[in-house]
Amino acid sequence: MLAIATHGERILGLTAQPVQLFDEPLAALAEKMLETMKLAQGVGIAAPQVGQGIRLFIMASHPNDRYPDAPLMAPQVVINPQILKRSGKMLAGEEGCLSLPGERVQILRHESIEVRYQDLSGEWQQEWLQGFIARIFQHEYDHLEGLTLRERLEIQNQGAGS
Ligand code: K3U
Ligand code: ZN
Repeated sequence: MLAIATHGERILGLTAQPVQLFDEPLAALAEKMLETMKLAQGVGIAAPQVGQGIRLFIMASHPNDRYPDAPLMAPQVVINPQILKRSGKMLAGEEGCLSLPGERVQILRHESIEVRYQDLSGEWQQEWLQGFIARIFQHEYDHLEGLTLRERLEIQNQGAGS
């Protein structure tokens, strides 16, 4: 299992850099991240959380106490992601973070998003995501931008005051 960075560690506040090489060490990192995510019982994990400042995350989905209607989705490795379109509709939902043990916060996320990303072979994928999967993608994407739930909550609260 890889060590998971906790809030306050510098790596979590940095913008992650694009992946350029789709090689064996990248696949090995993804494999270790997947193992770490499963052991920590998360539905996602981003490379900065394990000390790697690159634009890669893993997301998975399964029905759970907070999201009983969440679809079952096998873990997906997402590299160099882009969010192309965002629905106007936002939904509030509870989120946790492996880097903020024990914290749970209500976060507003776009209900659906159109995304583009590369898989481990370097092939580009493009799709619309919605609901819980769109939420995980937005959470993990934030990690690549150097934002944890704490910063996202601050941004959300600033917006509410304007
Ligand atoms: O909040 C958690 C959760 C786990 C299973 C089902 C539902 C929620 C655990 S924390 C988690 O999985 C984060 C993982 C992180 F922090 F490493 F990215 C991902 C996440 C949880 C909830 C909503 C969106 C993303
Ligand atoms: Zn997180």
